[in-house]
Amino acid sequence: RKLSAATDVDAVVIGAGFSGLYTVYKLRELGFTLRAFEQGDGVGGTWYWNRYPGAGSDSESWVYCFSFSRELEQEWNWSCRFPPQPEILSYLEYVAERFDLHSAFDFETRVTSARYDETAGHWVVETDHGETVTAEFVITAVGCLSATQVPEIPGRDSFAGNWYHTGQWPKAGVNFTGQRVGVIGTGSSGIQCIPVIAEQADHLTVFQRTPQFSVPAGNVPLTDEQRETLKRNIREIRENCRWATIGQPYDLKDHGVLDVSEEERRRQFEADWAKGGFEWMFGSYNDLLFDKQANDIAADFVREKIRDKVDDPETARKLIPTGYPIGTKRLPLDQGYFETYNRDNVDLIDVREEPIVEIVPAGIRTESRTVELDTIVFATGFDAMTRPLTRIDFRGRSGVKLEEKWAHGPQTYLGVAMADFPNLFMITGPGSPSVLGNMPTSIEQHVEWITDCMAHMREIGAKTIEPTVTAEQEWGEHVGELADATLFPQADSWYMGANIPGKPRVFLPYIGGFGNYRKLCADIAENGYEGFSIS
Ligand code: NA7
Repeated sequence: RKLSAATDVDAVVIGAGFSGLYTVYKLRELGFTLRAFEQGDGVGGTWYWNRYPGAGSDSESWVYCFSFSRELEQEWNWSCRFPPQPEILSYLEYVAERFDLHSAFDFETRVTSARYDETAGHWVVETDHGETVTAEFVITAVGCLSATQVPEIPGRDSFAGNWYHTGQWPKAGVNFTGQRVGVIGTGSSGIQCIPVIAEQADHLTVFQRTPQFSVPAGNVPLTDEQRETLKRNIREIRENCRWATIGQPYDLKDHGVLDVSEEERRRQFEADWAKGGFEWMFGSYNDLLFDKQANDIAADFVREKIRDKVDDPETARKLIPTGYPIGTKRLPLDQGYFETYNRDNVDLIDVREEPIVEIVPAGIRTESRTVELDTIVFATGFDAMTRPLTRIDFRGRSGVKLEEKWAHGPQTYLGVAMADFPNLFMITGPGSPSVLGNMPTSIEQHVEWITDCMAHMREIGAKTIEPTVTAEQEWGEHVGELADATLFPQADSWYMGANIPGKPRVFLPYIGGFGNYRKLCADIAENGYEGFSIS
């Protein structure tokens, strides 16, 4: 059903998730010609690939969606507070259908390289189908958590059973009935899938490297009445999201936990805990992520909750996080995660105490035993934010290779553009706030800013735009300084690149808040694209 196979276009778009779909919509609205490519055989991005049992959004459904169309907002009905993956995927398929976006994409097509031709003044984009397309602009909508990481454990390929990564789950699903299953990893993906797999499998062994703090999601079905109220107020809710720190309809309080009495803080923590969701941490006291003493108070509250939920004290001990401040690794939301360890068919192995030695045909061998398994699930995460881009062979001016430019950490201006890579725009690139909050809020802002910029260039007859080296350097320093003022650098998180062996230890997103970032981007555009050179 693809409409155009033009080989010279205004823009190439890479990816068909939230970002790519909206980019295509906006570019068409503005009258730009385009080609769009997607690796999968359908739309959905994150929600196309992450089909593991229990997968779902940790942002509330009514804000984890597009806000660009009032009709769409009113038409779509979410079933519950935190929608499961199949429902989000259906939503994105519906959006693509409704706005005829499928027709823009070449599916099952990977962009392998993109080279800037300085003489011709355009990008030369190549796909794994051997096609070459030239374009004035390239827009990457490749996601932040899309390059999966399977650890190099010796003997992995000798395993006699099946293994899967949560982020590349088979479309046909996996039936765990009667199986002995091992899950490696207890980040958000592990915490979502472990309770569901435990119910299906004969036996589940969880291999945990770092215990996680987690807050109950408090997922509930939505009633018709709730949906109607939400729809009535949705404009205001979304506007609040745009200016709030993490793109959610709540924000940090104007005082710290250290400013209130012990009684008051307990009352507040309990009340927010009962609500469920991220509000517990990100709609809470404003010092939790800045002051270790304040953070310890919040961390101890959660440790106590974990101890209460887990029957066996030895298992509880292993599950209780220590050694890093709460919230500095992405805080998971859970639906009965800790309670799962009270089941007779679930075991927990702490691989820091009992390291994995190798994978053998029969299962996983640790320093003290062999755990026999039929299936291994790697919930081991992603090479976040940078790898989705560097795995495409981008070459800028003078053939400079993106992977080399970023060898010591990503360098971008606003997480949107890079010096020496003219007319290349990244949606939610490193140096943008994106992953620190509600993604669709961030994505819509980026897409609108980028497409406005393109329209502006067309209007003034400009050919190229790229950040100055100074603007890029200053942005990198600013992103680092903001992070250093928080407790985030104290954790070995994917935000820090610490989950990937050899990856530079650099805080990847901008932590100054969605609202501040939006204002900054708007001011930059208003001031004639300050920090960019336009020719
Ligand atoms: P995460 O959050 O990176 O979690 C990966 C988990 O896998 C985490 O518990 C890791 O332990 C563990 N891991 C990674 N490598 C290994 C090895 N080699 N051995 C043992 N355990 C390992 O990825 P998710 O997919 O859960 O979540 C990614 C994001 O998706 C999430 O933050 C949300 O934004 C949505 P570690 O903590 O590194 O010690």
